Parts: sequence; structure tokens; C-alpha cells
Amino acid sequence: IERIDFRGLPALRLGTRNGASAVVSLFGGQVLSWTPPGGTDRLYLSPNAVLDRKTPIRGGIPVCFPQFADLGALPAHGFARTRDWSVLTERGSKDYALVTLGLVDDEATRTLWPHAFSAELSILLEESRLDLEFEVTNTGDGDLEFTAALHTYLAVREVEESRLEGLHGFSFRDKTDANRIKRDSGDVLLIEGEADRVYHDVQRPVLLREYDRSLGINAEGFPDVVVWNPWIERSKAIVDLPDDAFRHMLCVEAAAAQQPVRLAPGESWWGRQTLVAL
Ligand code: TA6
Repeated sequence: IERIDFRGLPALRLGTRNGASAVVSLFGGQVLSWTPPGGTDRLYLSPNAVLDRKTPIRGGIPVCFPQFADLGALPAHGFARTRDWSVLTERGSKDYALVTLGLVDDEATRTLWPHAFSAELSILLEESRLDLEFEVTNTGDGDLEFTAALHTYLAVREVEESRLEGLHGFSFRDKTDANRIKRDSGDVLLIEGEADRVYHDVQRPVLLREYDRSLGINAEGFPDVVVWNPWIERSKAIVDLPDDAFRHMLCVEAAAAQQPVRLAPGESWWGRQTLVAL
């Protein structure tokens, strides 16, 4: 684990002896890159991402907290992705690297969201696996409620040739169709247009299949799976995405979105997303 400067951002590089590596920005507590041994980057980071330490970074794994998307009155996806996180612990051996980053409330966060909290993000890199665990503790003396997500931007070779398996039978809220609640009937989900879906209470791992590789995506604690691809028009409208970005990215996110998490004073909650390169 070494401290690096990633295009002007303070960051950590994690590596293992067999050649797995990851880059984590302290701004946002955001994984920006993850390359399993012998492979290419499995995360999508927009070549137009603005790295000015103010703007949310477009790509990697943004942490959405204490609000997912525009579900409440806070800025979209909350404030965790635009704050500086601190390094709490770092550990490693030849086979793994583990860092835990921390974020606590301060005057600026309390102005937006009047709660005392501490959040920890543990990032574990192993051979072909990346594991992110997000934990929130209510350190105040009143109840608090939040929604959250690990907004994972996966890199795909060609989105129209990618297949997502494991979501059939679960109901989802379709943001591209007036938030209607629908249910998937097909065995695989193909991305052939804009997708912005929150799948509820997903009980099994999801598999992203491409013609020459696959990725297992598992979650614990986070009940929902969000699938997002902006497609042609929205890619053009999003300034920090190239026009053809939609072809090379697919967000498959671990979220607690449908039902806010409620914590009494002293209580904690955690959720995890695990990616396995296959
Ligand atoms: O997770 C899907 C989503 O909430 C979409 O609705 C889309 O807006 C996306 O996240 C990106 O949000 P951002 O605020 O980063 O532009």
C-alpha cells in the first residue's frame, strides 16, 4: 500500500504480489481503478472526469451517502463523494491489501444533514477479488435515517454484448418510465437502451457476462441492486462523460435505497459489495 498522487488527487495504490492492483482516492473515499492479475481495469473511470477535489468523480466506485440519488433534499447522492476521507488503518501481506477509510460529521455535513455519524469504508484487494464494506454508526443522541449505495461503474467491452444474469423475478422501480414498479421476466438483462432501475430485495449474486470474461457481483447488507446505463442522449448531456461512454460502462450498484436505514443512537449498520473477476 503506497501513497500516490493520482492526477493531482491524494490517493492510495493497493497491490498484491500476484499482480492485482487498485487505486483509491481519499477525496470521496472512492476506488478509481481495479485490475485483477493479468487483466485490464474492471472499473470505468471517465476520461473526462473532473478531478478538482470539488466535483464528484465520474467513475470508479462513488460512495452515495447519506442519500441515494435524489431521494431527499440533499445534493444528489449525498455528500460523502465530495468529502476528504481519512486513512484509519492499512494492512497487507503479499496476498492481500486492506485499507479502512473514515468520514465523520463536521460543521459542513451538519449544515446539510443535522446528524452525528461515523462512516468507515474498508477496501480489501485479494487475488481476483475486490471487497468493499461500508459501515455507518449513529454517534449522536437522536435517531437518524439514510439511504446509501456503492455506485460501481463497471467497465464493459461493449455494453450491447454484455448480459446481466440473476435479476429475473425481482421487482424494480423504473426511473426511465415514471418510476413504475415492474418485474423482470427474462433470464438475462440485456442493455439495449437507457436503464435506470432499482431492483428490490435481490437475494442472489449477479453475474455480468461478456464474450471473453465474466464478473461476479455479490452484496450483503445492501438489499437493492441498481442498474444504470445513460445510453446515447444522457451520455451526451452529462458533461463529464464522452458521448460514447454508454458503450463502455455499466453501473451495477449495491444500494439501500427503497427503504431508508434507521439507526438509534449508538447503533451501526453495514453493507458490502464483492466483485470477483472470472
Ligand atoms: O444510480 C443511478 C443514478 O442515480 C442515475 O439516476 C444517474 O443520475 C446516476 O445515478 C448518476 O448520478 P450523478 O449525480 O453522479 O450524475
